[in-house]
Amino acid sequence: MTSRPVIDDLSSFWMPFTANRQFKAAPRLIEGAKGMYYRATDGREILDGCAGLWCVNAGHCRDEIVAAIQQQAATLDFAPTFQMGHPLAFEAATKVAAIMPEGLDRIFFTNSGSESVDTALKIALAYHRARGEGQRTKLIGRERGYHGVGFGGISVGGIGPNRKTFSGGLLPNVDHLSHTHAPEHNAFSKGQPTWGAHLADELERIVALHDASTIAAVIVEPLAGSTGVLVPPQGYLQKLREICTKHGILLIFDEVITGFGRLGKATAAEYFGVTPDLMTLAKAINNAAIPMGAVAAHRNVHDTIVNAGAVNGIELFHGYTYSAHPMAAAAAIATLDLYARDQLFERAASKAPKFEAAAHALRDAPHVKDVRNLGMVAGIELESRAGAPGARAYEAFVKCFEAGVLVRYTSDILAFSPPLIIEDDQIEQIFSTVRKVLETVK
Ligand code: PXG
Ligand code: PLP
Repeated sequence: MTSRPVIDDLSSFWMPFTANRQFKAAPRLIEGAKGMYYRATDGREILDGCAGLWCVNAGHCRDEIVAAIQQQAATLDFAPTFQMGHPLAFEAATKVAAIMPEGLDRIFFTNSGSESVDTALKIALAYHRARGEGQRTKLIGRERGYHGVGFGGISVGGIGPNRKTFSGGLLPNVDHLSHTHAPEHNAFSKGQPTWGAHLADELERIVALHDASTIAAVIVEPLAGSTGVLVPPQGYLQKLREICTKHGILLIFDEVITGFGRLGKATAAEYFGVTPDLMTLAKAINNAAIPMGAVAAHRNVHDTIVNAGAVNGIELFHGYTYSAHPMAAAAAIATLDLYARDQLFERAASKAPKFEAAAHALRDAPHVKDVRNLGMVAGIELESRAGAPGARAYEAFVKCFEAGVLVRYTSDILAFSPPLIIEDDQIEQIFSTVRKVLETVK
């Protein structure tokens, strides 16, 4: 099945978030994909249990998206969007806006989740300045939050290793809420845990410390993915929203993972019934076929900034060469059409109970100390091996790959977020493979 010789020099590609020496000593290489499956360079089919990196929500190499990109590549390869435009940029924005929560219908395009986060933080500062409250510069994130790898994102983010090396360059004026992970109260919760809404009250404590007049925005993932699937306690997000509104603080939901159907609705905001002022998007916005991200801004935020200056003046000094790149935009339009035609968000909602049951069936598997889930996301936390945190999940990840199932892991947590086209027998295959693997893991 191998269509090309496997290259023998892996040294030039400095791999992201990878143990480069370990990987290059025993590489795992993918050369093709279709639907629910990857094809490895040794010809094996690998069932994709995590939609690539939480991003290929419609499944791989969908004909409609492929055709849209191919056609666009031959029609208009690139066009600037600074002081000019191309029709697909506007069409893609209109289509994204159409599935956002009420009011979040002004769309700023980026090329990744990291860029979306930095863009949203900058919009928050610009908004307060345009209102004459330029002293609102503080940004509040949360422990264990992942907001990408830009300096803004790691500053509001709360993942220690992502910050440590760069600690001298982090943004000033940042504070953090506590994370919401509380296994002593919430282990083996199905869906939203019942304990922990009061953790949102910490925002009042932070406001009391810094004064609301200095705080621009709060940013959280409504459901935290990268850190190992932390599902928000019931009522928690509603409380954050209330406190932000009371104090004139913008609420930013980082929906880079949760956007586009992961929880069975277009957005987590819609799922939870809590509307932020700004939302960051990326990944499944165009099925990850071409790099693209976006910020959905509430119309009031947009209008405040855009109407603040002279009509012939640039309102926001921000943008990327590739903002609304024609191929990314074409892929987004085709993807959003596909999500609607095949009702993939509804499909995710209808498969979620099956997915939940299959994940929780592993509660008695070896090493398992928690299972948690919501929508088409699940996390299985393993007991760490003494003196070697992360080693057990890494071993499970490698063995799952060898057994034909791709899962994600972070520290000792296995994460599952398959394409939304998944069938019942494939759900079974993922979790039965994980069970078998856990029985062999040290
Ligand atoms: N915000 C959130 C909530 C994310 O999950 C980003 C921002 C950054 O997006 P970019 O496109 O710059 O990577 C992310 C990205 C994993 C994993 O396995 C998760 C992400 C990226 C890579 C791996 O958990 N999330
Ligand atoms: N660095 C240099 C020297 C540039 O000229 C530019 C853009 O023109 C950038 C970085 C930013 O690149 P991008 O717009 O792709 O983010």
